[in-house]
Amino acid sequence: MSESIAGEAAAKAVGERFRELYGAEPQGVWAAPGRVNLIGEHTDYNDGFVMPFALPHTAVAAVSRRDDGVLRLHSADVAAPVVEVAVDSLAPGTDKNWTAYPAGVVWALREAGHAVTGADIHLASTVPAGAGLSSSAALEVVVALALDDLYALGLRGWQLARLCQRAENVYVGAPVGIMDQTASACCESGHALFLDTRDLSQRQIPFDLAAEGMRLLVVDTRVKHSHSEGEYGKRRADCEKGAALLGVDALRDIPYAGLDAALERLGEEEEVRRLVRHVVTEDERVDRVVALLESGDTRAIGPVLTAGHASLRDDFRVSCPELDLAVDTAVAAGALGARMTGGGFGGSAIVLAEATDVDALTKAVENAFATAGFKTPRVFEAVPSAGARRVR
Ligand code: GAF
Repeated sequence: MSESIAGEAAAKAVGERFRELYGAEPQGVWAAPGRVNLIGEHTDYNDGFVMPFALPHTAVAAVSRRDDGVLRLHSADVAAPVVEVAVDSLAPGTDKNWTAYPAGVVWALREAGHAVTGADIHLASTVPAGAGLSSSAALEVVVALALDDLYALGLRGWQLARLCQRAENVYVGAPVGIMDQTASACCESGHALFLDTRDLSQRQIPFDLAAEGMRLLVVDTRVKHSHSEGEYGKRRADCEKGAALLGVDALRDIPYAGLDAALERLGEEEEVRRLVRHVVTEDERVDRVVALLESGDTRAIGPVLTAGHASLRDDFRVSCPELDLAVDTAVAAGALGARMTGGGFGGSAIVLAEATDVDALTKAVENAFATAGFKTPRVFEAVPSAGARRVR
């Protein structure tokens, strides 16, 4: 599976298309993955903890540098001709198309003082768009890594992630946290990434479900979501309000043991209280999942994942009927645990299952969606895969 969606064939195809478009060999080909998040949702913009792993699905970019100030962009996934812009004309908020992601990275690099003087770029991605699986971060990170190599910038994965987040926050205008870009840049095959989003310190946690007879399924509900829409930003602003009311820099600073006292102090602020409760309990769930995985008790993470979903549904209120149905059906049909993953309001759920239950669970979810009159979900297995890398 991973060969067809991230391997040599994809690298060859983007290289050939690059030659057709730009009349020369690309100087290289790079790949950056999408992700699922195992646990730690809506904690990253609260300086908290997350635990994503990389999907085998990647954005792949064939790229050459240019020294004449011209940036040319093309995507195999968009029916549009090559877009050409001058790098010194790049300005936040001016581009409402897909090109804002790669152009935003060039803008962020230049704004940080890196003398990026242009590039020819052809992109192709197998990360499902709008499915909560970080297709945008994959696009950003693959371009950042390519330019880092071609301009010999020597930036580390977490530094590229910060630049990509800035591109998305300022240039694209989506107020996302740092998880997705760091996952795409820093994940390792066979591992989940335990990340402290305050200082970006990280630990690779071995996560080989197949070896233990389990699988992790992704259920893409095919309900599209978008972070530029207001609800994500509203949750973020209300979390910041909660931190201010409680006199801390970020909600991460409220210890789990101090949650009841914090909720009491918030008094009548019901909406903020619910958000605070989610963030503080979610950070604690990340801790618990790390401890369980490190002690070899992998099956025991299931109920923690399911509890995370309830918190996102009831307290943070970012789920939707399709995600709830996927989770409830999977758990009722014998999954070890299930939850929505990513920002929510649509997108995907993950299901932790015994390998022997995969077919039955997939059928149960598909049947439940058909009965509810929802679109047929896309269900596939997610194997922890490599982070961003040069492939040619
Ligand atoms: C989206 C954002 F991009 C991330 O930064 C994170 O906040 C996530 O939603 C929720 O955990 O994927």
